[in-house]
Amino acid sequence: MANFETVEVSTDLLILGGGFSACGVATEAAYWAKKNGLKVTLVDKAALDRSGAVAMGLSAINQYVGVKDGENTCEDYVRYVRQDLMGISREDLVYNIARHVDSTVHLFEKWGLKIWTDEEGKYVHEGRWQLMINGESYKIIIAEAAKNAIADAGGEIYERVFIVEPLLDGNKCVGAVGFSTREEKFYVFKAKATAIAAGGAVHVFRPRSVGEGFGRSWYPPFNTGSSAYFTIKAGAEMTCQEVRFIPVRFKDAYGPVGAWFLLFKSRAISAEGGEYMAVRKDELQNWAPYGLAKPIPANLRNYLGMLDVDAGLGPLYMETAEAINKIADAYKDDPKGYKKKMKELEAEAWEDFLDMTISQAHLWAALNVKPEEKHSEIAACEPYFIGSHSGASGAWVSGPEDMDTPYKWGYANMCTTEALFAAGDASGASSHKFSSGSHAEGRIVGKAAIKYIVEKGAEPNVDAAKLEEIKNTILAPLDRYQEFCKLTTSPEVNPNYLLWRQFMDRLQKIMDEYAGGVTAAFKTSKANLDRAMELFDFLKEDSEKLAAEDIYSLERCWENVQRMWQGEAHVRTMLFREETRWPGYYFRADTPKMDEENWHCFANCRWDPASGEWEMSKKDIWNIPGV
Ligand code: SFD
Ligand code: AMP
Repeated sequence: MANFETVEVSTDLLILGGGFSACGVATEAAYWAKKNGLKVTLVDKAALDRSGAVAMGLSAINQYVGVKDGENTCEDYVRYVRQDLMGISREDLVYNIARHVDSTVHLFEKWGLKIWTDEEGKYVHEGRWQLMINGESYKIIIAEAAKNAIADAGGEIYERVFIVEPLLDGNKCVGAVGFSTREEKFYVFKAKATAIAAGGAVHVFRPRSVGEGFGRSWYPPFNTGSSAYFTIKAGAEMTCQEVRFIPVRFKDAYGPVGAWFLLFKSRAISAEGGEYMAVRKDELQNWAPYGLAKPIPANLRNYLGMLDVDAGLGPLYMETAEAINKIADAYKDDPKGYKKKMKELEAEAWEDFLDMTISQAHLWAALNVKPEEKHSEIAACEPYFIGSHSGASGAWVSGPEDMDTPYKWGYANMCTTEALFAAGDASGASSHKFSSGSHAEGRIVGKAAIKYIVEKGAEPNVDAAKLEEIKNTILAPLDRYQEFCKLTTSPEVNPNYLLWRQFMDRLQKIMDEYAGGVTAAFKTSKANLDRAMELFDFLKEDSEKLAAEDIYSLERCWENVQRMWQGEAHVRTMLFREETRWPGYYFRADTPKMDEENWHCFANCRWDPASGEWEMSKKDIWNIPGV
């Protein structure tokens, strides 16, 4: 058997992940832990400075309510999210994040993040809720604060440790296990409370970028569904597993469009020149009331463009040249001022990419694109699971303690599994938290989890025999490879096992073709989803035949098993919701209309660790009174 040393770590609070929400958990929890003499331990599969979705940086903070400036209220934000998610959101969670997010942004600024300001010292807004930043080093700044807080409280950070499974004691989470991605070490973390904050998932669906472009995606390739897997395997109830996110982005390098639409007020057009948001406006009537209010939900904006592509009117283009020239035109009577403004706009356009999606700048350079001269192609990306952005998938968590919400069973953001808390992409139905809101939600979790430990924390009870069984299962792909790899001339072709890449390609093919990926033009149906479930049975069977030649491949094996579970939860929930509510994310061709009477509700699911069965349920929507 693979000879991995077992390293045991005992802690009070265990934080899984090192991204925006995990840094929020760490910063806040360390403060309260120090006061109470408790230990905080954070585990990231990568290095904190550059891990997660914000690894490359960002060009905007997408959630800032601006309460102190009297710009908006938290209620306004709740209405915005309700509208963008076609009525399906946990308003208690959204409100809770909204009321804490401004202070988080002010902390970011204090820690050294440059937020753009105008001549009067006011924040420069990209849109109503978005602030422009010099964000290339955004993640480093936020990670530094988390590291300092943990160090100050005497806690520990483990980098390059990939978390696989939860440790359970009945319906209680008592820690997690994983392995080093560099050394032959198997880690056992025992904890009184655990916060899962390991991001969302990409490459569950086949990406547009395959072959030489593989690895390029909008969402970071290193977030692989670990959060969803962890909470599902812990027996936690999950919500909105059908609500995937499809961003429209500059094609092939996935550059952001927010600055173009909101700051530069650019139009998007089809190859025929029609602006799909105007030409297809009538379609929005079919999705009332959400289609008729502003801002038009992201999925409907996508959908109108997709209708053009379906009609053969593609490619779609962002009218960059028109937008830049329109802004500069205000200076046309002053040649010097005009030249200066053009230079400024050009710099902003490139910086937008250089701050967060450098490869888009490379692609523009490679294709001789001058945004002030020529428009650029945009396209809908493959689907992702990112509950913190405009998707909503994640765990079903308890609401804030001081709010009269119907969704409450204890401590804020605790899952239905005791002692397990979720934040950021890991917690569901609270979309549009983005980087800042994820950090704010992390802070909420940090405080609540320490409160739980102080009031109810008990020594974790871990079954040693079960632990050994989990360790054997996790390391089994290494043994399988060693046992069989010499039986064929080429180790990639072997009747006794399959490699991670072969497994992933199969998963992506199922999701892409039957579950409404790019190839299927984002359409699916009961028949297609049933077929996906049939194929999943075989895939699941074969997941027990994965083989790994080294630690790197072992990590890839488990990443793809985690993706498979995320994919299955998604397929099951799309099957359960017999309507189309988010066209532009997915379209169920056999139930093509929105059904407010029967489906104005959350679609939840739970995998029972005892029986191995899935249960689906509907949960009522609660609107904050008067909002
Ligand atoms: O506009 C394990 N987001 C944007 N937010 C903004 O505020 N402004 C923007 O400009 C944004 N843009 C954007 C955004 C996201 C992406 C992918 C792109 C562009 C391309 C959204 C935010 O980035 C997002 O909301 C937050 O980052 C979410 O925070 P969190 O904590 O839920 O996820 P994370 O930051 O990705 O961190 C995940 C961490 O988990 C680790 N990890 N650790 C141990 N074991 C495992 N098995 C693990 N699996 C994962 C990761 O290493 C990481 O540390 S815009 O263009 O849309
Ligand atoms: P994006 O770059 O598409 O992620 O957008 C950044 C932010 O701007 C997110 O909060 C989006 O919801 C928002 N956004 C982008 N495009 C539009 C648009 N056309 N109308 C309204 N909001 C938008």
